Amino acid sequence: MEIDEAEFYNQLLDYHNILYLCHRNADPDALGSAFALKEAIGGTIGVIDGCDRVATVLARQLNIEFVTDPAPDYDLVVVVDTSTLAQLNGFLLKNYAVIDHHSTTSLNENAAFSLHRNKRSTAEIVLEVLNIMGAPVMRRAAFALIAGIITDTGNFKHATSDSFKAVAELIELSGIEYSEVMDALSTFPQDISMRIAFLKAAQRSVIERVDEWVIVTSQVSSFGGAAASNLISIGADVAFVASKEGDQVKMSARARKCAINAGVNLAKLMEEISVKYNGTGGGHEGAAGMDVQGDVEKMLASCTDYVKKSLMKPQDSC
Ligand SMILES: [Mn+2]
Repeated sequence: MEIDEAEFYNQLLDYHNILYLCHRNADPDALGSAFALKEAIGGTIGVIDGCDRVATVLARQLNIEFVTDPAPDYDLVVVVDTSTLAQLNGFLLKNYAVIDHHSTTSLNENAAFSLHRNKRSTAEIVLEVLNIMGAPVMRRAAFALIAGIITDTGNFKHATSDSFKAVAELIELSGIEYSEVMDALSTFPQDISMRIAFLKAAQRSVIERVDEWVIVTSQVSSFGGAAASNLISIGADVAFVASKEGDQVKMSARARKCAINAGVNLAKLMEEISVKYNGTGGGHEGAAGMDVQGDVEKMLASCTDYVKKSLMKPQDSC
């Protein structure tokens, strides 16, 4: 049954023991929306599998408590920001409601009631619900909702006027500085050893230019995957970072979308090269890894050579 914001709130009032359930790898929109509803109405936040990187930072900063992979023994489960059952990893839904903004929501069919709006984030819908309830929007809830809107709109790249209005309203209601939320969402690593790993990866980087392509290799003792991503964010098209532990080498690779479009497939590369170095490897086209044995320098050179051979199209094709 499709209902509106006022009815959604009224229905929730009938339950004492509500679980606000976020999809797996919950993002700030899911977690922030669940948190704002929980703060206004009461209940428990559940996430499937855990939160993504940004939502983890948000939860830590705002002290948001949640249960990972909760048991299904609640009066009502409110599925938040989730469009398919697959995103709930087989969670047993009995009496449930849905609040969501995705254009296709197959979960609505069997829901006791659902609130669906064509907005760019669930957070914007939640704000409407809170407004209709006349619930005060507290600082932490406002913070979480703003974070949800920023991330779901891709830093406002896909925002509508409603998204901007919602953020303006949340800032007015809560007195939050926009920059505080931006700082929390920044990709700046929180962990000092991670920051040092990034800096060392940059310091030790070997840069190879092939036409307009930049291939970078480096070595760090830990955080290799994150360090490889960071090398991409500072200018590499393809990055390989090796971490040596005894005679074992863990290699992480990352590639920009346009390098993938030009023919780079890191999953295949890792799979093939790992065989030569007594190990296993694989992953995705743009992010892959391998655990191998052998000479690190030679390995990095093999990876670079492989990429050079894969790059079939010029840089301007992306
Ligand atoms: Mn969303």
